[in-house]
Amino acid sequence: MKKFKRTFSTILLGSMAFVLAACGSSDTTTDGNSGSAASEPEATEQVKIIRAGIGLNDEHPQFKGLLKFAELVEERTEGAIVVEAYHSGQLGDDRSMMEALQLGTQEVTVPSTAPIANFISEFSVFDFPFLFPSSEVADAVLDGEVGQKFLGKLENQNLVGLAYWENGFRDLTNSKRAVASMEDFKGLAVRTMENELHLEAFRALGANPTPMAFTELFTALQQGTVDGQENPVATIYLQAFHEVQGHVSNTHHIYSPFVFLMSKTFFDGLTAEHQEIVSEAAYEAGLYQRQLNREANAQYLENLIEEGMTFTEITPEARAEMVEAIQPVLDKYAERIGAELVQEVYDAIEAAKQ
Ligand code: TK8
Repeated sequence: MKKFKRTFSTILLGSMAFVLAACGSSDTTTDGNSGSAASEPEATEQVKIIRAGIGLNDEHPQFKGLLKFAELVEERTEGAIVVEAYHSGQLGDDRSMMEALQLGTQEVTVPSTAPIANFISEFSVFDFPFLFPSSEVADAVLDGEVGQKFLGKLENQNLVGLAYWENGFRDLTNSKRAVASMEDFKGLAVRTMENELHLEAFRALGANPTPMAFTELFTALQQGTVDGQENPVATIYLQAFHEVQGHVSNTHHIYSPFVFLMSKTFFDGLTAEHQEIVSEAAYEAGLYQRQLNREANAQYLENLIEEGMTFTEITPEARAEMVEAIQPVLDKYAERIGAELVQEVYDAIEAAKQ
């Protein structure tokens, strides 16, 4: 499997930088990210390399968004910055890739907000079940003042949040039975993301949740270590979960944003012009990714049914029962995050619904 995709300019520049470096001092590195050029009269313009990793595979809109980011950055910096895009967890899982950004051994990753909450607890608010009524409202809140306020909280973790992308509304799949209401959750061993709120919410529904990195999920489903998982339809189909799961329900229990994260050390080392270019590219690639993601999430439920999965519709009454059962968990986390900040999010949602 191709490790990552590089554009022609990347390869050409890479070799040019290599030739220049070979003519220059021995301790000049080609990636411009480390090492220090000897005091040459005019130091060559070192190509900076962004190592960008995600957990989903190369068919997913998240990776297509990453390739769009790479294209925009390489074009607008005229090759001064190039992007190596890695998929399928080749650089690690969400948590380990975020740690790599903090250490400066990787420059970009795009996790869901759920694992981010382990670094900054306030991010849990975006994983409140049934918080966002639609992706349009989510866009307005996340791209607006409140969403940007949360991105600012990343800086003291040596992370820069450049944009929100979209994972989407999460649906439950499992290998045991059709899930139509809370009754059917009882005892179901469900893999959740590594996030305390997700665990407590699924316990409140009567399930038996297990936190697990996404990179281990397919094998765990295949071996029956867990009965089920929950992800947007695009992920369920493109990661071939239909091969190991027989049932899918449109629980739509959480809208998951992705956050485009960059190492703050790397970002701070860029010129003001390049900081603006990578910021704009992350945002524009995010608009493109959201569009592809919505098309995929609208299209692939049909494919899952064609592949033999049994689809169960969750009725408004059944969903209301789930909302009621989970409410005590939300009350607990609202207090933990800070009632004022949570209210700001609720107010922004109400304003966006007008
Ligand atoms: C992929 C994950 C995935 C997420 C999960 O790295 O862990 O279930 O929804 O998209 O970030």
